[in-house]
Amino acid sequence: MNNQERTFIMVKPDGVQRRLVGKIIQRFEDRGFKLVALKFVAPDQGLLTQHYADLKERPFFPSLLKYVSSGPVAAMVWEGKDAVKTGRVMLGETNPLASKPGTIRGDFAIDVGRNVIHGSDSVDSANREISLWFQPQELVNWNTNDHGWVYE
Ligand code: IDP
Ligand code: MG
Repeated sequence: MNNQERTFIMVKPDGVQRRLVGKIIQRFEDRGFKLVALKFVAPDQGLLTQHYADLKERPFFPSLLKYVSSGPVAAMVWEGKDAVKTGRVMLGETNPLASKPGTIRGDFAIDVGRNVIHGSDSVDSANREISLWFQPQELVNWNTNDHGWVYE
């Protein structure tokens, strides 16, 4: 298993507006994942069209783009063992009503069109999404010894 697997996680505009960013970061930190990138972005239609390219033909695509471009999002990269699959388990199901309590969508959402958070669904899509949203120099390398951090 890859201890340095990375996944792209994004708190969508409804999650930002509802002040859920801190709680969501806390869940990933508590679980043991490392935050390697974090930024606030107001995504435009072009970026979102690339991000959701596989959903372009779906009937809800226009409303999805309108929803996710309706305000700032918190874009993050989390690293750790099985980060992609475990991240998806922590999110819950796409439809919040099908999500178990204890998951992010199961605890904070009821509407598929306002489901608070995105998480990569495979290692390949994680790599694609990370390079779409972040420059390489925006990703921290936790594994070098030259940070000069006081607490190792
Ligand atoms: P995921 O976010 O759980 O990976 P996807 O199937 O990749 O789910 O869909 C991306 C996003 O599109 C969902 O998170 C949700 O916001 C939205 N979406 C998916 N299915 C529907 C639908 O049937 N109606 C409205 N929005 C949907
Ligand atoms: Mg998806």
